[in-house]
Amino acid sequence: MNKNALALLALALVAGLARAGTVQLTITDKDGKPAPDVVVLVQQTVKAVPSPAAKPVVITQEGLRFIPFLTVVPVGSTLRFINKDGYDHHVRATASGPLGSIAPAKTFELRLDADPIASARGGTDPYPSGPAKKPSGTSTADIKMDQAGPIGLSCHIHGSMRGQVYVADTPWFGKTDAKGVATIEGVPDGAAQLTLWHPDQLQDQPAVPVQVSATPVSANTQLNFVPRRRR
Ligand SMILES: [Cu+2]
Repeated sequence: MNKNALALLALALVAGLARAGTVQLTITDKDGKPAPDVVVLVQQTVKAVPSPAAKPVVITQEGLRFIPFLTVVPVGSTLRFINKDGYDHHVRATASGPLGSIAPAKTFELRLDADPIASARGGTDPYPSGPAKKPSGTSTADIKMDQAGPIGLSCHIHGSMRGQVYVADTPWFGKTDAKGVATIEGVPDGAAQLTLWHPDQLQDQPAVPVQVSATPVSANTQLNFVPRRRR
């Protein structure tokens, strides 16, 4: 092999390593209905450490809900909690799973004051826990997610408020939308396992093997349970 051929081969190898594709997974529940809010993690034979999200990832408290219900971030990222209601909320890291059997990947607890603008508009707590206090303006808080795993979210003041965070230890992850579809781009070529996680699961879900290439790959799978419906 001459020098030029060697150089071409080296280029081809580098290009081959850098090649990536798109993975699309469609998930249904045990009844065959679309399963939203399922965490999908791409696990490859060679583990890759994710880079933290470039900017804080926002979770809003609005209308007595955590929005979005489920947030997936790479480990090392910062979550920004913002209260947009005209009344106070808590954010508390809680155990995950229907049996509360999975300790939160990070323990934290904070109180977010009413959003001053929403408060001035007359937003009042439908379930007040005490006399209204003057907003101090600290309706936002940042918390770094330095451990991988699930974290449940709740609010002391409003027992019905539930949210979920999943801190991913892989750079390639997604979550299913209302149609049960998760699309993950930029996955390096080669054999990979898609692992699933849902806050209501009682047992691990079977991993889905895929072969990633330049051509987008689609796969389907079914959960072995029916998630609770959310309000
Ligand atoms: Cu609340």
